[in-house]
Amino acid sequence: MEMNKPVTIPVETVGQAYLELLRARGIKYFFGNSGTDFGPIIDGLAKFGAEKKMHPMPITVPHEFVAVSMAQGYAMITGEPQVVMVHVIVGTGNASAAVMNASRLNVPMIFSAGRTPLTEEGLRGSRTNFIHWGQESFDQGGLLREFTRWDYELRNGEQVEAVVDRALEMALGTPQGPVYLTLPREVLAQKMDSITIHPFRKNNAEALQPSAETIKRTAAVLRRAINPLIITGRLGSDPTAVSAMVSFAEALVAPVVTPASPFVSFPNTHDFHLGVSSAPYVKDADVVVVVESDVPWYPFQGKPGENAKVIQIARDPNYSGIPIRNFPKDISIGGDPKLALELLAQELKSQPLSEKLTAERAERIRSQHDGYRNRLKQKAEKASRDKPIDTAWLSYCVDQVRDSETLIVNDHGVSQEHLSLSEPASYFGGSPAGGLGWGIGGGLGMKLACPEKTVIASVGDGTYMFNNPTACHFVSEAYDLPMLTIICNNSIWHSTKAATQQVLPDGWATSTGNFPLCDLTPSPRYEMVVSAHGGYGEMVDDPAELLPALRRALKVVREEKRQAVLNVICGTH
Ligand SMILES: Cc1ncc(C[n+]2csc(CCOP(=O)(O)OP(=O)(O)O)c2C)c(N)n1
Repeated sequence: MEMNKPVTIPVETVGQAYLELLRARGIKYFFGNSGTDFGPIIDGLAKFGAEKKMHPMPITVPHEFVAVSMAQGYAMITGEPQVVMVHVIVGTGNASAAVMNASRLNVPMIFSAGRTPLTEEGLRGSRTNFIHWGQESFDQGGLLREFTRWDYELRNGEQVEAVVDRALEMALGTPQGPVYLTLPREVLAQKMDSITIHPFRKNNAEALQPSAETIKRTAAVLRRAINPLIITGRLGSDPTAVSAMVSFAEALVAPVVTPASPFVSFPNTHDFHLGVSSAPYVKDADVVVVVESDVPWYPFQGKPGENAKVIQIARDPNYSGIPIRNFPKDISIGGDPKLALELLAQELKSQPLSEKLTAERAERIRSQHDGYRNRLKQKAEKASRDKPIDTAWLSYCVDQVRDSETLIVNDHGVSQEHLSLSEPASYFGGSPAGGLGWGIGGGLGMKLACPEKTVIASVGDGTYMFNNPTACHFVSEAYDLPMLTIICNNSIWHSTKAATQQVLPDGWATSTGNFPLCDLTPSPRYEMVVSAHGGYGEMVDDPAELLPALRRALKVVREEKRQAVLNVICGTH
């Protein structure tokens, strides 16, 4: 709702005033998982319903982890701050891993919870249930303080506008992330006659760019590089930054690797893309440019030499939320990475590098790229008859069936490398916090943000269960959000087993072949769960059936507008 002068709106409760403010600030959805703390909110949303006020539209999400993940998915597509509300301390507990995901991925949201009634009697909304004593905590905000940018309790109706606007300002500040707002029941239930809402005047800070001197000094280092390497991770959270990265890499004539990248930060179809690991290249690089990458290389695998120069470019180049992170920074550039890359590319182009040097370098990178992509293709094709199905073949097949209108969400599922990701904002992976189980909820949020797109979430079998699948399938059916979920089912928490083998290669588990706490057999008929929600499920164990099964499932999603699940029986990779 655009407004250019204050508007006074009649209300009856603080809860209604709160909802009016969210509406005025353009909040479209209210992802909720309610409890006894929600009365005035439920009542206020019912009033909105009666008055035909469409936003914020309530979305009932029957697990808090899914509610936050949906909000995350929606925000990953739109960049708009989302609002989630859960039930006091216990709802906060259920949501907490998803809030950690959102925090480490810098997703803007007002994560809110009721607060148990403060008073034991006497006020509207005072305590009426035994849980109202047990659900009080000394410091509710402290539950998630490390993973929220700001937390506050709404204490009275007069402050609703100030509190909501401050919450939005902090969620959208640098770095972006969730804030935590707690809403005591008596406060929400308090009588209020009207709220005066002022135009929103908390605009985001203007994008910062490095000084001309910094650009010149950095470009001088880059020009001297014989063997430069670019490492990027989360740059593509701003899809408009990807073309700046392409110009920069081309101007520098440098290969790009994208380790643990949850976004398309550089097209992997580009001649200069050399994969998702820095290990093969980082030791020999003389200049390394790290752009929005929490973990540019694993020190145990290899790191840049003592004399190599490391340039780090990121909104928060100190990655201040991470307690220990000691990757060197000979030059550190904060502000908007897109602007820094654009300026560096311009500066490099203004005095072109030696043509002979760069032509040879470009040739070498191209042939490495071709070799790398061919190896991937051969690996997938070689595995095309393997039973159980190989994840490389599965990923390759998913790549065949997707089109430019398809979004891929990866929650520990397909192999990112086997997809050809040329378009920004076409692929979304997990948060550096590593909380598994966000993918289907995230996909639902994306589908809500862009109903015209096809959404495919791929998950491991363990991860499917972390997703709270019943809650996800419920939301998909209830809100007409059909999407395809592909389960890469290897009947084990393979990553946990592999990590045990890595840490203790000669240990008991490895030598006896017994890995307690990893086995997921008997593997259920996961594809049957979705049919309880009106969806289409199919198990695929024949590699030759994979492409037809994917096409069948996508047809159901696109034409019948029903959700689908493919339970693909995979081997360990
Ligand atoms: C919420 C959460 N719980 C536990 C883990 C630890 N964890 C990391 S990978 C993994 C196994 C996932 O199993 P699955 O989805 O079957 O994939 P696989 O490792 O077999 O490929 C687990 C349990 C986690 N990352 N997040």
